[in-house]
Amino acid sequence: MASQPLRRDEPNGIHADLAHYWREGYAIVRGFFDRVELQGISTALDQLYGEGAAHGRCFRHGNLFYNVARASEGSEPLVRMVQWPSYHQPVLNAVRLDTRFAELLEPLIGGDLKQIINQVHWKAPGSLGDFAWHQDSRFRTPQSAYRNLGTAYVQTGLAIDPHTPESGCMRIIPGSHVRGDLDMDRSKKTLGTAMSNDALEAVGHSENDAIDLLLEPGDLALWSPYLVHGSGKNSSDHKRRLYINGYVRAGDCDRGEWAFRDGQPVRLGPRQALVHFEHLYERPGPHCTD
Ligand SMILES: O=C(O)CCC(=O)C(=O)O
Repeated sequence: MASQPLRRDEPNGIHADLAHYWREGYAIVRGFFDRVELQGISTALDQLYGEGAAHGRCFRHGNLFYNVARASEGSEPLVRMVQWPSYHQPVLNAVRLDTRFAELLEPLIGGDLKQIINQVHWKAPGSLGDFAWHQDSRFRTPQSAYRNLGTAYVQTGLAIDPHTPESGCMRIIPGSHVRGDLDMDRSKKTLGTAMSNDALEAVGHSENDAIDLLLEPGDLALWSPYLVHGSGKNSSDHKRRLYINGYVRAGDCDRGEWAFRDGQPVRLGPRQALVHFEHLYERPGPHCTD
C-alpha cells in the first residue's frame, strides 16, 4: 500500500467526497479553484513571499506571522510558512471567504463557521520544509476552547502547484482519525522535523499504511484534526505551495475569526480575534521573534 496514488475520479461529486471524509478522515475535491483564479493567488503568494524574505527572519504583527529560516548561516532566507496573511492580502482574504467553502462544508459542520487556520506553506526546490508525522489536534490548544474537535473542525488545503512525492506532497494514514488523539510525540517541532517511522510505530501505525496525497493546482484536500499526516522534502525543480484554511463550527469553538454566518461571508473586524498567539493583546508587535 506504500505510495499508493490518490488521483481518483469522483463521478458522484461532492457528496461522495464527504462520505469518504467521514470514513477515511480525508477527501479531495478536484478543480475547486480554476487555473485563472490560481494565477491571481499565485501572484499574491509571490508578494507575500517577498515580504517574508525582506524581513530576513521570523516576524510577527498580531496574528500575522512569517516563519523564515535559513538552510545555513549566510544563505538566502526561506519563507516556510505565513500565518494569517488575510489581514493584509485581499486576494487571499477573498479565497478564504469564498462561498464555495461554505457550500462544501455546510453538510459537515453547518453554516456558522469560524476560522482557526489561515496559512500558507512553501517548499522551495530542495529546501527545508519537512513536517513530522502528526495530528493537527496537537495544535488545538487550550483544549477547553475546542469542543467536539473530531466532528466540528475541518482543515482544508488548496494546492497552488503540483503536489507529488517529488515535490514533497503530504503523506497520510487513511482511517487513522477514528482513534481520536493518539498523544503522538510532541517533543520536537512539527515543521522542520523529518517524518520517522518510529513516531508512527509508537502509536500503532506504520509508513507502509501511508499514501501520497497527490494534488493538481486548484485541487482542495480536506482532512480531519485527528488524521495522521506529514510531508517530506521538495526534490522537484518547482516550488510546492499549499494554502490552508481551517474552519470550525462556531458554537464549538471559543477562538478564531468568524468566516461565515448562515453561509454568508463575515468580514474581518477592526480588532483581531484571539486564535493561537496568546499574547495578542499585550504584545501585538510588530516584532522579530527568533
Ligand atoms: O504543507 C504540508 O506539507 C504539511 C501540512 C500539514 O501537515 C499541516 O498543515 O498540518
